[in-house]
Amino acid sequence: METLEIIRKAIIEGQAKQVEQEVKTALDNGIKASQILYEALIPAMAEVGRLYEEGEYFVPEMLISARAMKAGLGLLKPFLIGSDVKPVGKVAIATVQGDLHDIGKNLVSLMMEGAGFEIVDLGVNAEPEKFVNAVRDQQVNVVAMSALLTTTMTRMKDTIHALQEAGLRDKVKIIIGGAPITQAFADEIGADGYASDASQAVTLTKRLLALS
Ligand code: B1M
Repeated sequence: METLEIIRKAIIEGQAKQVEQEVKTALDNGIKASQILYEALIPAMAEVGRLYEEGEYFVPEMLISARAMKAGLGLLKPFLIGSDVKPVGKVAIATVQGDLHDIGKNLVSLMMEGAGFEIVDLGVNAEPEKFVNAVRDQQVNVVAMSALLTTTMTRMKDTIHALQEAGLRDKVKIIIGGAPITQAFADEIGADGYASDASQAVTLTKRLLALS
């Protein structure tokens, strides 16, 4: 079995140690970090989602696979982030209130960091006030919100409303993303943009800040 397939399988089976070993082997063999990410780690999590939907996996299995994915992502991080990039903007990022999914959010952070943005990571389950405080106290240029649940995506609208109420809406660009999010939803709630994946999030942010 080729290395990428072994990594995919190990994530699906939640074998964090094996994922670490195989990711190291893949890197040693000259496979690019981005290829490992897009051809093994991300498809593996999509498969885990499918297995959950079909009732083969339950929450504990999802959690164990997520840990295995994170183990691999940790090893890829230094290769995905350039070392000589100067900050080009400051981004406050979080998964919105009620939502604990952080892999996509972390991936967006990582890609943003790699493109030269300074990241203020507000974590998961971030209530609107947390974003408001970051914009007020930390001079961020961009608010980036992630949501993976249809039940939590509405918190994005609440956050935008809270920024409006605090008189801070015009000070930042707001981008949103996550599996249930669409451009139509972004338009509906008054976000400045929607990105379907981490690299699109970087492209969008650069465009909104007129950096590209
Ligand atoms: Co959850 N979960 N989960 N889960 N989970 C989903 C999201 C689900 C689709 C599974 C399914 O049914 N197929 C489903 C949501 C259904 C829905 O709302 N429509 C679901 C559910 C139901 C739940 C619970 C409610 C289950 C329960 O308890 N009964 C529960 C909710 C907990 C909570 O948050 N309050 C729950 C819990 C969990 C775990 C904790 C076990 C675990 C998360 C662990 C963690 O993150 N630390 C988990 C996992 C792992 C998943 C799946 C399997 C994988 C998510 C993932 O990490 N994907 C997921 C199924 C799936 O997505 N197919 C599922 C990999 C990651 C790289 O992709 O996060 O989509 P993603 O990020 C992408 C893009 O979306 C985008 O870029 C990334 C790629 O480059 N993106 C952005 C994300 N944020 C962005 C922000 C941007 C731009 C782009 O700009 C700011």
